Amino acid sequence: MTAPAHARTSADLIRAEEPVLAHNYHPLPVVVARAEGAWVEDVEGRRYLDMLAGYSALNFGHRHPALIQAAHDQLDRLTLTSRAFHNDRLAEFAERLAALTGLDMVLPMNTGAEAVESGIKVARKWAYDVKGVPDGQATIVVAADNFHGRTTTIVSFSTDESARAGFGPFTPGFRIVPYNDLAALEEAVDETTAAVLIEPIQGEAGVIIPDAGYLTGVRELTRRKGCLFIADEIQSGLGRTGRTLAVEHESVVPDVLLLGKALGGGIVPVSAVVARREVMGVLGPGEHGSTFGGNPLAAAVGTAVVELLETGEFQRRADELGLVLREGLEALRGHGVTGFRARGLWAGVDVDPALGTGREISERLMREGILVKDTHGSTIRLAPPLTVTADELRSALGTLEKVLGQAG
Ligand code: IF1
Repeated sequence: MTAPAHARTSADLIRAEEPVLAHNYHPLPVVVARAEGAWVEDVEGRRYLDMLAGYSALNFGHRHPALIQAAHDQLDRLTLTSRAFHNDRLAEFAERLAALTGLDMVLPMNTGAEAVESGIKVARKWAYDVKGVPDGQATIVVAADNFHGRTTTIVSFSTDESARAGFGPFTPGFRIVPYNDLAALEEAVDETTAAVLIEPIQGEAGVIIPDAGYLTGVRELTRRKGCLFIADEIQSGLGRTGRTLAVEHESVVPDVLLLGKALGGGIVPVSAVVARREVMGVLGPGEHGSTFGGNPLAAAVGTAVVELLETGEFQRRADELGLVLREGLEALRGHGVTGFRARGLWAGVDVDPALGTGREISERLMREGILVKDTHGSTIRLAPPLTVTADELRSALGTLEKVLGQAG
């Protein structure tokens, strides 16, 4: 007999999932029951500092008061109409998001993968209608070690076998070049190319930051060769790297911007394609859509998120606290940390494999009250909410030092 929900322990709940939940994840053995700011609490009341922040979907912390208020207010008015009708929240969301990003038009969707798929469709249609690529021959150039989501088309151009195996047949029309390699890009882009699609910083690959000038080079190359530059800022955007968008570190404006994760404030799925008018203008009525895309609840929360970013406060915090993060990691170099890449409040930390795998280090940190997620091998990703304090950050780095000192 299953214990009543309120009496179930973490162990009960982990056990209960096994026969009824798809095994597509291997979560850390922690069961979160409540959260606020940068802290989460498990079923037994143990507290953890959340250094993953929902893979950057919780940039504003758990249950940010302004975002929760916006959601509550909208829940009491209107939640969904479909886009068969207008709703009174969508215009303001699109206006303020376009202004925040410096582009013209918004296509509201729900998940990041939907934004990526929509960006691919818009780029292909632009190639046929505007660039004059023969129908069905458009190519899109992507980077090796990319992560853009989990749909069959998106994994068609993944170089991660574990994301592709068993899911074929795959979608054609993609070319893969090494990341951070302008010469390879020059060679791959030709008259059939609709777009170059890249992450300004590769997240899942381990927070891979390209050489200074790479994004500028991509922008110049795509403009010169007459194709679109699509920047996937679903993880790198919305304050994470110390700017509204990671491309701002090189003052680059893409033709198409993909946003998601934190755009929904950690409350509802909200994603968007934001693009120049000439590009988004290729879509006509009935040519693309989504049941929930642009719903009033998502638009209300999305507008509250944009309002937080309009102040610049979170971008400044990520920039300033990024210094604390980098200094702390620098001090650990040679003491269990073999290398790291960091920008703003986002770091990929390579741990000496002799001290354990990323998973083992993550489990040790969990037992010390810090939640992180390993990416590949012995690399762990640090991405706290941008509301984290300097003291909390220093404490987390101290715990990492302690765990690395004990390991091995
Ligand atoms: C999982 C990774 C991170 C993304 C970029 C699009 C998407 C993502 C740059 C798709 C999503 C998520 C997916 C989630 C874990 C997480 C992840 F480990 F999978 F790769 F963050 F690095 N572009 N990333 O990072 O957005 O459809 O998920 O809303 O699949 O386990 P989504």
